[in-house]
Amino acid sequence: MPTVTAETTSIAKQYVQSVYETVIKRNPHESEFHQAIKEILDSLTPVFAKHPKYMNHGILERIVEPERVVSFRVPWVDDSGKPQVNRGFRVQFNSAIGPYKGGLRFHPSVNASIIKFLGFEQIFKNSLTGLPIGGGKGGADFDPKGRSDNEIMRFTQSFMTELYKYIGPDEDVPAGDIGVGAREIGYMFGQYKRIRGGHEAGVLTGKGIIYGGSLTRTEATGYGCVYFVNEMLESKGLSFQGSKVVVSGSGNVSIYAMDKVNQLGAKVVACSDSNGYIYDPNGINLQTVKRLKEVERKRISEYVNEHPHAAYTEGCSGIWSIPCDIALPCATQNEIDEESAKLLIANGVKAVGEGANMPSTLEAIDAFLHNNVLFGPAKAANAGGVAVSALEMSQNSMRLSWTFEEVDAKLHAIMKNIYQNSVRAAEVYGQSGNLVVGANIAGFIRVADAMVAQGVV
Ligand code: NDP
Ligand code: 2IT
Repeated sequence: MPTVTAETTSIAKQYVQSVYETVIKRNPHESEFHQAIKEILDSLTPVFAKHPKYMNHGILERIVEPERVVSFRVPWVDDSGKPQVNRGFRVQFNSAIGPYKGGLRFHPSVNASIIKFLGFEQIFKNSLTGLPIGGGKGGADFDPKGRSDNEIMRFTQSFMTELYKYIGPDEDVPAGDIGVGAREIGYMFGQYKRIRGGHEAGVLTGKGIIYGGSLTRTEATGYGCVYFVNEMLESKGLSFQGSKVVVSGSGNVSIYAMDKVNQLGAKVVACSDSNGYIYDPNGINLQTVKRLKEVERKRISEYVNEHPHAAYTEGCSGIWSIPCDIALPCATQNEIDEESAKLLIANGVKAVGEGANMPSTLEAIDAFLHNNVLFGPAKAANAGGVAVSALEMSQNSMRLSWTFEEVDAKLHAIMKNIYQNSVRAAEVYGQSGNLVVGANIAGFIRVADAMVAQGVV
């Protein structure tokens, strides 16, 4: 193996910088995509210094360019009879280790930059799971809020009428993300099945249990995130037991993160939605949150009507001013900026686990790392969802289903493994304890080796 010298390090730095500049030039005005690229590239210089073969094979130039980007019109008719048009996307980023895999997001903020950042992150996250899944992501700038069930069905059917051309159990396997849950996956699966004329269960994951879904998929991202944070805590002789936790969001990831936090004997004192946050010093009543958000699709502000001792505050970022031992950002990208990170640190936060994708800005991550906060980066900490999606694909292929306990045990083992691999990679590359660097490197190497083996494609 070549030795690392000042010269090889300098060549690696120049290589990484030149690829970064090409990405900026080729993808102007895509700030979220640039941010995700920068975070990874900053971690990888020591890998190229140690293994110049990755430079010789053009791995970085290739990995930052999606294999395919599809953008399409999604026309549909609303309940008043008015035609509406949204824009749909699927980014098929990398298929070196398996079929493209990643969620679909329905949110008005969706654009090419958001889908590309998510698709790029997904490559490394999926690699970290150790399972054979490539990276992809999709969605639409559709706002499901306030839409009737019939409107959701018409929209998702129109979306799938175009998307079906690009997906399949061995090609590309979408799942949920923000705004896409069991209901939307059900309508999309129905439409795909109708168009294809066959029951290809493995084309989507996050399906209902009675038609090919996996037990534990609903809980997987939130549970997995808490399993990961638990590993970080235990490495320092700490635990969830008796600690105070703040969890942002009140959607799929947030709800099941709160559930597992409660099971481990800690108290969640705050959660939020896109309008504001609730603070309940007695501990958030999860049954109320589940009913309000999963069943009634209402605003989190309504919580205080049933729990008058709790307080509701308008606006999202204030949630990070609440003192806590552990913070789990589980809502959306860039929800913790430098100022919020400094507030959390000043209030004594010990660990941060990213349930959402890229919830901390680069400056916030720096602040956590420089102040010795245990920091579980998104790619590693929220990989439990896609890991159980891959287990759903396995069960579909076998035409069998595993019990909740079996899948949960596999999920737990995968999260421990991701933690250990990230710790080890950070150590090998001289950045002990930095799980951002560790996860990026561990995720990258598997994909890079597969790309080397498969030639320039
Ligand atoms: P949901 O749609 O179920 O919930 C999202 C939650 O975040 C809601 O409470 C929502 O509020 C809030 N939220 C959404 N957008 C914003 C915003 N712009 N500002 C403030 N709050 C916002 O989505 P998920 O729980 O599935 O996803 C949450 C995060 O986790 C995302 O970053 C997603 O990419 C990531 N993730 C999801 C996985 C999964 O398996 N579902 C796997 C790995 C990561 P409101 O109710 O007002 O809409
Ligand atoms: O960001 C993610 O990992 C997801 N939204 C889940 C993807 C999946 O295919 O289960």
